[in-house]
Amino acid sequence: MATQTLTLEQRLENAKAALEKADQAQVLKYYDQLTDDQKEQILGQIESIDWVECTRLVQSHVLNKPEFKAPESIQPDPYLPRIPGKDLADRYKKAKKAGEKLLREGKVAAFTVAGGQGTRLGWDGPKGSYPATAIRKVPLFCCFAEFIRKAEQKFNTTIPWYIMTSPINDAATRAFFEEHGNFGLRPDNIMIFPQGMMPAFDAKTGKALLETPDSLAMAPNGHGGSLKALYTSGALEDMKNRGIEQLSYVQVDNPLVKVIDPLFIGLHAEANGDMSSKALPKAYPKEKVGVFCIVDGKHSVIEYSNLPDELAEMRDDDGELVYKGGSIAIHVISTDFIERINTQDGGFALPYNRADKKVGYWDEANQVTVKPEEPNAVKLETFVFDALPMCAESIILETDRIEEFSPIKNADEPGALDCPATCKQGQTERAARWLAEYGVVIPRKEDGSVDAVIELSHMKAIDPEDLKELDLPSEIDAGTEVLI
Ligand code: UD2
Repeated sequence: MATQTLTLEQRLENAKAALEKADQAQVLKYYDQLTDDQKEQILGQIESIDWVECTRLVQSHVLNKPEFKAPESIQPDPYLPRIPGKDLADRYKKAKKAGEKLLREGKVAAFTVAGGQGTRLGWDGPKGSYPATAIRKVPLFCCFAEFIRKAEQKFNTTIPWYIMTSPINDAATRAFFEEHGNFGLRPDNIMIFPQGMMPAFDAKTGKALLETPDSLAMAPNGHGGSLKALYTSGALEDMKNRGIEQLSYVQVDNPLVKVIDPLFIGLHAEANGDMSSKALPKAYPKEKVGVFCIVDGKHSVIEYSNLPDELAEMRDDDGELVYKGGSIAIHVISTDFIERINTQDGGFALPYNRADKKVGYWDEANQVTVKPEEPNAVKLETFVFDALPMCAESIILETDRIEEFSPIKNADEPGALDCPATCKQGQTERAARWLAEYGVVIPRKEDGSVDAVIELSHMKAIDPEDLKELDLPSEIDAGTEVLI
């Protein structure tokens, strides 16, 4: 029966029954002291949670650490090279054309997962609102919007943009888009929807934590939650109504990512791909990225922490790493695949992963929410790449760090990686590479890095070929800031 037709008392009885079965009755400890609105709030949270699943997960992932089962057979999943050799040149040409055709026909949408909490960056707000570009300091969301606008112009098309938030940053994300006039995109082509949440559990006791008397400590259920949220939010239906066939999936933290890549989309579509991926060759054996493998005959990504050292370090006769393809979370997913996994018998379930985190909890004695100094809780997340084993067909395309990967994950500090300072450098390096292709002289320091700051707006170029139409300087002066 729909919960809105039930009285608070009836809802309380149902909640009590579910919680008692799950050995989580403490969640209602303060219920009698709450106002009706507060009761609504906590009952709503309780009703949104699958407590039977939680009971199982508390045993397997909280009170015990899930053990990684070594696969029976494992081999690297080969990827297509970034630059095709003679044998692949025709296939790439045809694929790029096919991708462009899909774009022109309005069959491609962009998708950004932006439900994460961005705690490592320490930014107070949705990560997409972080001022990311090297000179203008436009926010991450604006980088993606400019990319989409330029691609729409180039291919004379409409590219709807789906953005997954979480209940924690959904309202702030919507407000940010409104405040910025949707970054020049039509609001009816943008759909923002929240992902699902999971309770955080006390790492020692396995009990769901209360953040305040009327609220559980809840966290987004991982980017894997996107595959369900696309379906339950109505986004998939909206895509189907618009005739969208392919969804270009990117993370909110990487301003260099090709939000739309005709070659990648085309290679995926021509191969009848369900979900395809981009791979970055690992810079060193134990780089902290998941690795593309074929596990027991299925496409998979194995997290670096689960890949045995001897495999991580294994080299072939040419001295190349055997398990080299790192996952940087760039995918194309066909809408048919999203529909199929959600509507098949019993739906689908991605495996949960355990993350030990600091989670605020209610301190009854002092009537405050305590922010712990050390990890005290377990959050449970699913990963989108764990859908790969469900794919019948999937391709992997190599990309290049300078071209496409400079995420903002951490705050700036000396020696930090994947932070605003390294991203500024990354943007400059890519712009310099593209400009040099067109004969622009680039000043370089002794260590080879660019001796300038360059920002190339996506409104001007999303691919080196777009520079053809621009009036470019013949050289960049050392030590200057140049916005193109
Ligand atoms: C992820 C990958 C890593 C590599 C790296 C590339 C995992 C476990 N690791 O690392 O292998 O590809 O990215 O940058 O995926 N998000 C949500 N909802 C959530 C959690 C995350 O939307 O519940 C979004 C988040 O907003 C961000 C993206 O997913 O856009 C990545 O999240 P992350 O920062 O947790 O991933 P990270 O850096 O640990």
